Amino acid sequence: MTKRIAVIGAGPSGLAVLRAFESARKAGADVPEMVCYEKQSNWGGLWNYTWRTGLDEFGEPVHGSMYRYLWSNGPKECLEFADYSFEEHFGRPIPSYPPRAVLHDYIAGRVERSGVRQYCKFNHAVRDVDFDAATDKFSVTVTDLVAQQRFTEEFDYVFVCNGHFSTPNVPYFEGVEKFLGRVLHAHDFRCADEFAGKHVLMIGSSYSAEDIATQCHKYGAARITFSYRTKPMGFEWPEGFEEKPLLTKVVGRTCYFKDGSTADDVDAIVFCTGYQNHYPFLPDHLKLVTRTSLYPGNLYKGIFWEQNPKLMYVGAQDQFYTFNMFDAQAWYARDVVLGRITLPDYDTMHADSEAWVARNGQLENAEQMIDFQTDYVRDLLAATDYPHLDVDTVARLFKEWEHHKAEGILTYRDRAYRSVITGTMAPSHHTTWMKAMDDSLEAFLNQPGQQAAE
Ligand code: FAD
Ligand code: NA0
Repeated sequence: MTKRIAVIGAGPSGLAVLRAFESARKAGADVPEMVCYEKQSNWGGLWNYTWRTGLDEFGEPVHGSMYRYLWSNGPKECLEFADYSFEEHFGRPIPSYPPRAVLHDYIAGRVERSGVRQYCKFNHAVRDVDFDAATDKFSVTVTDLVAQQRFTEEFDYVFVCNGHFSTPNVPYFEGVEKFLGRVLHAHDFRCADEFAGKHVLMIGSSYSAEDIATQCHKYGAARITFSYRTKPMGFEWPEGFEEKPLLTKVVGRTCYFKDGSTADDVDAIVFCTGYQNHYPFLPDHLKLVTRTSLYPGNLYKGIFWEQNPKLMYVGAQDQFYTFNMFDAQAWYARDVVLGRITLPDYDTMHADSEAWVARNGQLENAEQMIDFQTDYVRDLLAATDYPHLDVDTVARLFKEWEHHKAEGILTYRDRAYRSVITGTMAPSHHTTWMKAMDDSLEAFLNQPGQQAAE
């Protein structure tokens, strides 16, 4: 009987899985039947922008954490698919830091062309997954959100691809419930314009804090105060920015910090305090429990649930690498399912993942983290027929990107990099990021007098 695969989520990770199997099928392999359940009405995951916050039209938690005016925070050359270049998709080279709509178009273009939409069931939310050792099968219970019907199907393999930057991590600070302004988590941030002329406090010192703050500045915020728990970001911030230690309490519109200082007349507090890996549809014996980590434990090769490797997680780790890492994982997992790679026994798998977990625990800075994830991706790529990806060059670009950010947090997106896949140098964008107020695909691609950067 034909084997069956369930893929939970049609974001970049789930789509990588569909693409991996489809490419094997097109090359003549006998691949299992695939069903991808996606709770949104289209694919693209976080890149599928929604204006909604809170609950969606079906009363489901809104998945989207992306906002209007979001531009890639890393060079596109670091995430480019090895089997589908930006140049192939757009028919010409494009600048290195595309806005969200352009990246969504690129992700969707690859899967649209490979014909995998037929495997996707949109507006279908997975509710429950369980495994029956007697039949060696998973039962997957799903709600068809449009028909409001719940049903259960059986599968031989399950891919968990539901993303982990959607369920907010929201700590409590004394007095916040009485704050006389707006309080939100980054997950619900949509449009910077609303903060024009305002004093905004960002709690956190990572990507969301840095980007939402610069975004608000770009669209006219009057003042930005950051509050860090561990250490300040230390960028050369524009006038009106200040980094302070952890918030201790809020009184009226005044925020107090650990060093005794205050920030007055705060209009809004944005919790940029990260996200939780959240798998509400999995029973405890199949559920990954981890904080955001470059190498969560109990996942062999960062993919296989060691207690039951027919359950696979794609994209469950913290990310420098994104789209091409999901591909590396999907190709590896596919080859295990197709019997091209044999998994070792539990003890060997666990010892292997523990060694990666231990190395992760020793990492001290961003460069070491980039090297770590590069080694991880390299290890996966070596085992499959995924087209060649020069990860050493990708790692070099990531490190250059880090330096460029340190040199100018408002100007790093004006840089251009050479494609690792095609060797083509990206052109400069027609407008510097700080002046590019229109983030539409049309505005971005309309490059009057486009010049190659080199
Ligand atoms: P997601 O994109 O989150 O997709 C998961 C999918 O699963 C969603 O479509 C969701 O609807 C679906 N799903 C969830 N639960 C269920 C369920 N129960 N049943 C059915 N379907 C379900 N990466 C970059 O490379 N560059 C960037 O510039 C960048 N910017 C980012 C900005 C923000 C604000 C955030 C939060 C992340 C950003 N990322 C960026 C990282 C991002 O995680 C990846 O680019 C990518 O979207 C991860 O893909 P994914 O498929 O693993 O998860
Ligand atoms: P993210 O920045 O949302 O990026 C997610 C931050 O929260 C850390 O600074 C952490 O501090 C802080 N924090 C956690 N708990 C806290 C507490 N109790 N009190 C105070 N501070 C607390 O999340 P994280 O996990 O990086 O940082 C959490 C993803 O979204 C990333 O992949 C990023 O690339 C992506 N993103 C991209 C963009 C763009 O592309 C924009 C935003 C986000 P500490 O002390 O642990 O350091 C434009």
